[in-house]
Amino acid sequence: MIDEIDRIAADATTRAEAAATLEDWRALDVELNGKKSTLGGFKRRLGELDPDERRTVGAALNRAQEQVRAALAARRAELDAAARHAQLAAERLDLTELRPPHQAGHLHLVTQTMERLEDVFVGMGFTVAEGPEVEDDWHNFTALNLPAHHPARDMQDTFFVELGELGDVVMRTHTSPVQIRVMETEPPPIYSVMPGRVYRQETADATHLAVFHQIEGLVVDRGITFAHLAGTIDTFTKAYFGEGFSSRLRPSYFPFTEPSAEFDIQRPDGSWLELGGCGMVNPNVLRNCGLDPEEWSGFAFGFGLDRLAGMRHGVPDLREIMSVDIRFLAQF
Ligand code: 2NM
Repeated sequence: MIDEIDRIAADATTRAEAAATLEDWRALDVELNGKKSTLGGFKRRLGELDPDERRTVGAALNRAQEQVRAALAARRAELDAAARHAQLAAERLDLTELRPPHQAGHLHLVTQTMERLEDVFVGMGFTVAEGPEVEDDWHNFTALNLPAHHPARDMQDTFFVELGELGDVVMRTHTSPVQIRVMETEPPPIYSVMPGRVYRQETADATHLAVFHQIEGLVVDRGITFAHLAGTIDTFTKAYFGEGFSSRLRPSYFPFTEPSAEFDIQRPDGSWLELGGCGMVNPNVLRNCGLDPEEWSGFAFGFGLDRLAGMRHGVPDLREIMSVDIRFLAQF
């Protein structure tokens, strides 16, 4: 009887090892482990044997069932692994696949412009600082000496975020709040530029976007004068546009700088282009950031990036710059 049990176990093991599919395996599992299995039948008839025989045959039966279960479990693991491999192979995506070189992707026109500007300023000794696009009233307005009812805070210009009291949280309308954050957290000397995306509640037209990009610069040190500002603007103009370009400053007004100026650049053909604004950091702004205006002085400047990118690449309508049409994007 024990020989027969061993033969049944060996046969079952061979069949388990040969199960070709999960369906075959399931059928075999029912046949070999289920209530109607041959070994199960032997087990039910153990009672007919005398006690000594029952013990040895019972032990042989348990060994046999253990051997069959182990063979089935091993085969199941192999079948599961094979199924997993098949699924992975079927779902495989080659993320390194390259399109033909002339169609390969590249950085967006605005990103290229931003990186070139950063390179020029880093070459002049500036660091690059970034900050959040969702800002609080303090960093976007109040600390910048923008009084409570200043028109720049108007509903017409600012996207408000529905958080806290109405007006507490805004989409930053300029990158200046990053300058506040730097002055609040880093002791001078500060020589940094802050590039980034900004938001204004405006209807887009050829020269305005509701979502656009700026780069601003901030210097705070001992003994900084308007001459340093003018020299920095002119050095930047020549480094970015070329030696044939020059710059000029015209009086202007910003709440966060005093005195303030607009700056223009002159092209080699003699024509002028208005680029951005600048000025000496208002003493109120320094105080708001915990800096003593008797010890520290500084200048700041800022300009829009999208128009610059458009000019460099002959895109007169700024709305086109934000196009997602691959035929537009692939040109740059
Ligand atoms: C501009 C023009 C003029 C400016 C000033 C400051 C700060 F924080 F230092 F007060 N941030 N940005 C500034 C000054 C920005 O952009 C057209």
